[in-house]
Amino acid sequence: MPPRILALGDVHGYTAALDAVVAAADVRAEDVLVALGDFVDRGPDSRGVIQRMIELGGRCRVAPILGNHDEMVLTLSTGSKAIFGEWLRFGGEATLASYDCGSPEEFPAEHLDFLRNCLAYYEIDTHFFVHASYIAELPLAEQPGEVLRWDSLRYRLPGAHSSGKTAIVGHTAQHTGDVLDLGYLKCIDTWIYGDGWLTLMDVRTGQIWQADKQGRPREETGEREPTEL
Ligand SMILES: [Mn+2]
Repeated sequence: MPPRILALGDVHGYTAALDAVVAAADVRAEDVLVALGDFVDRGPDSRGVIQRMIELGGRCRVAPILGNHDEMVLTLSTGSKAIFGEWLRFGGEATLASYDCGSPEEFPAEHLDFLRNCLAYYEIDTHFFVHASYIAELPLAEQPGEVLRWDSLRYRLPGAHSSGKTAIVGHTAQHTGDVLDLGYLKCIDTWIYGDGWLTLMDVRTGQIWQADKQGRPREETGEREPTEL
């Protein structure tokens, strides 16, 4: 049996949801956990999420990808102030509160190292993984960081990638709470910071595990209240 490849959507500081999906999938040593990034901002416990991600590295193989929010934290950790106000408005205030300090410059070195070591993308024989989007005609190694981390599928929906591999992406929150499945592209950011879920997906079988902010599993079969866009 090849290892399971488990893709994790945008966590955004929701520790209970992260714990719940990792437990539900029974993550084990041979698994590869490809985390699509945006570990921080918006939710109440960015510090806890980064700590969990570091600890998960001791339990299975973790391939963390850098999200645009994680990138903002890294930029601010160097002392640059240009985007500070923007970051605070995009959820950085909650991140500062979780670290109980005034700037990412003061975050623990181990946590900043985790973010520094995040990947631009990850790929296996059949799939590739990016935080936000990609340019269909460009090899993965040549994709601009701005597209990989910032492009919204709502503004520009790429076609199938020229490699023929299936794209697994986060970033563009699916307000239905359901995975967006276009066949050649699947978006598993299912809006944990809003009214949705955190999603973990076994990319080979399509099995998914979802939990809400409190870590309650989504009923696999039950009806669900419709959500507004
Ligand atoms: Mn994002």
